[in-house]
Amino acid sequence: MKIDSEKQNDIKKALGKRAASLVKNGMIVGLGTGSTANCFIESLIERCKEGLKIEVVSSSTHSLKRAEKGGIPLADMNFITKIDLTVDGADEIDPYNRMIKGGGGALVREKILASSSRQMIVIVDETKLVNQLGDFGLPVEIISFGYSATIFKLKELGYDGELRKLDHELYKTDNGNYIFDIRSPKRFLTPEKDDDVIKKIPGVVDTGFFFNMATSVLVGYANGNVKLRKAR
Ligand code: A5P
Repeated sequence: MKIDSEKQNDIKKALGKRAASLVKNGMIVGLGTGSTANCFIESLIERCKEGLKIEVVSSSTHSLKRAEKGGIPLADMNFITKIDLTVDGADEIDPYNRMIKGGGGALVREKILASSSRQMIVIVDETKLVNQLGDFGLPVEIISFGYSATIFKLKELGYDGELRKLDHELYKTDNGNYIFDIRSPKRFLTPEKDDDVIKKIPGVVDTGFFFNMATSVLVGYANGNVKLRKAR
């Protein structure tokens, strides 16, 4: 389904506000990446200005800079073993809360944060709800060394796609790696199997599949409602 961009922004703001209202004093909070996560960060900045005392770790330089500019105290992820709550968006989410992420190129750091979090709240507008993962494609982070050989292996196994570009240059993640966006197969019927196969290829750092990570999903609807969705 399509929602016009102005309405979609309002939905993202409502999602960000709702997620920020769930943050409590003393928490270490993980910041996701992307336009929906940005709305969460903006609402969190407001709450901090009103006296909320937290520290944040970030899944991207972009989100980190925004939080820093907004005056939220930063913690160093290299010295954190457990995050209380991470809030992040998703590119697709299925009825079992399996997700595809990485549209913003931050999938590896997002997964490190999500997997280290006691709670992960995913905030998505209803356009992100799918029955089967895959229409979005699957971002895969690969190291730059020998990338042609890595891509050759991916393609040999039937995972066609292309290297992500930005301004006609190869896109580099915050980790200095490339993103290969798998476009085929169009849908992933057995995403766990695909994940295993892809991650066994030397040079692959990680995929944009996120399984068993979301503890809650907040869905924003075009009619303005925000609802908590239970996993099947
Ligand atoms: C960032 O790498 C992604 O995983 C984002 O969470 C995802 O792309 C959602 O972004 P939007 O909120 O901008 O749709």
